[in-house]
Amino acid sequence: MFKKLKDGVNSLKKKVEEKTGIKEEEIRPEEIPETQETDEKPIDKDSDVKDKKTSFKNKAKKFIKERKVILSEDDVEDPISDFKFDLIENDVAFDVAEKIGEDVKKDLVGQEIKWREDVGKIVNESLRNSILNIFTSEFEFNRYIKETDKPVVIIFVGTNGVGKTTTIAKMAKMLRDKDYKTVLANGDTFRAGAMEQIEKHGEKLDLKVIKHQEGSDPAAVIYDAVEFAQANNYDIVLGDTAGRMHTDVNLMDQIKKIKRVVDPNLVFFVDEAVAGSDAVERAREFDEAVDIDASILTKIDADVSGGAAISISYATKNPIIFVGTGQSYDDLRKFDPEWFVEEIVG
Ligand SMILES: Nc1nc2c(ncn2[C@@H]2O[C@H](COP(=O)(O)OP(=O)(O)OP(=O)(O)O)[C@@H](O)[C@H]2O)c(=O)[nH]1
Ligand SMILES: [Mg+2]
Repeated sequence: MFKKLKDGVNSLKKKVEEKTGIKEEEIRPEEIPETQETDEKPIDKDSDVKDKKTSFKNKAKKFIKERKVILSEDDVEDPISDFKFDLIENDVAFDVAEKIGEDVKKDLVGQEIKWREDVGKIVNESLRNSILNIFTSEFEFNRYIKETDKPVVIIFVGTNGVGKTTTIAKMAKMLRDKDYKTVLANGDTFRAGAMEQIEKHGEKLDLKVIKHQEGSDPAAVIYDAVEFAQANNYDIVLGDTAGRMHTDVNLMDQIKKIKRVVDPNLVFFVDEAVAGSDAVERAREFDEAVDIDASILTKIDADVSGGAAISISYATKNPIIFVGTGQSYDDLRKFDPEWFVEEIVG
């Protein structure tokens, strides 16, 4: 998971270490001849190796004298500039990459690093704080479900094939396992096969599914499910919708209608982490159309970049509440920003 972003972080740490020269600590200060002057020029000017050695010794001598170094703008400027580029290459939206870069720079410049202190750790700490800052909004799903009047109605929206129906099945199982009576509503009356797909989940999980015939009004199906839940003391209604492109005005209007008619407690935007920056744009559009409450990122088991999670949170100012980590019912995990940052920063 997130391999590419992890590589970017490691490369940033290495570059800052190189700039400060602190990582070259394998050569112990006592090994440096006392007679060596800090401003000594190499005897053989053509020798690159000698040049480097001398410059390192100079730096090391500075350490022995001062036993600390203060990170300057010059030390971090280039490494951070490269890192911002890495972020953007890994699906972090441009403005988010800028923000993280600036935050980290502000935090690092002026920091005092003592002899033998781990520069990598200091960079990590800065990055951790900066990325955690992006995930500011929180949503306690379990508490919300527990404390809200029943039935709690949740609608899932997103583009085609991102994992909406699978996520609904996973969530239904999770809620069923907590003893909430859950009904599924097949609001995807559009795609041939959608009905069978959700019915199959219903059978496997032993859950009631409300459906109308193909081509019927999705708002009416979900509305029916809500009435069913009220009449039969169900706790939760999970309403599926057909996948749609955020650019399709008619289908986006249809989803606005669903929201208007059903008046759900929550609207969850589902997208696949592997969609990267496309997912960010879509999140913005769906948020604009139906005011989403939270996002769910699927397929993070196949995501090498990790950037979508950071960008979606920033773009919608809404939390990511769950992530899909595979194709089985139990592959739904509560999204924990601390876990995410730990995965990336290490
Ligand atoms: N690896 C992986 N695959 C997933 C995950 N979530 C869903 N999938 C797979 O993605 C494919 C599409 O899932 P669906 O749930 O049908 O997607 P959808 O958004 O309902 O699709 P439409 O209804 O056509 O818009 C299926 O093969 C799922 O098994 C996940 O977290 N990880
Ligand atoms: Mg579906």
